[in-house]
Amino acid sequence: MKKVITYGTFDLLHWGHINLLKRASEYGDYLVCAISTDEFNALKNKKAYYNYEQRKMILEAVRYVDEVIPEDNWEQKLDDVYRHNIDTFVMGDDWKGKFDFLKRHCNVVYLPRTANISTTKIKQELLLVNS
Ligand code: C2G
Repeated sequence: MKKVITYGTFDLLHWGHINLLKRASEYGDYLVCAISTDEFNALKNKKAYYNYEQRKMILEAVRYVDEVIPEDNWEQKLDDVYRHNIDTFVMGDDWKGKFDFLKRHCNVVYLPRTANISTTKIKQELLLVNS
């Protein structure tokens, strides 16, 4: 069984996230999605609208995702690759090159981000609409 892993906050889940998850899932038979805990988001200077449990529940409902695990820190990726027996690590290309250290341990794939959509854009446009 070919296993894939990807990481993110996945807040206010949108079609750009789904497009990433769909393409990531096509690199194998089983997709593990590591989502940032609220504490790790604080380290990323991100404040998610939905908390970890809510984001986990939403991602577990996505057909392309087979398992959701917590992302607690920047250092866990190498352990995750071995603990979960991962063949391919996938991220959007805004992260291009940042995780090349994993190339000795698994395939590393950076996929083009989906244009014109982001959680930040959604929040900003909602602010405008309601201002
Ligand atoms: N993404 C995308 N297109 C968008 C928005 C996001 O392809 N329009 C991708 C990102 O490149 C990332 C994933 O969707 O691979 C999740 O995006 P975020 O939730 O913004 O995750 P991020 O804050 O980049 O956290 O350790 C890695 C970090 O946890 C990644």
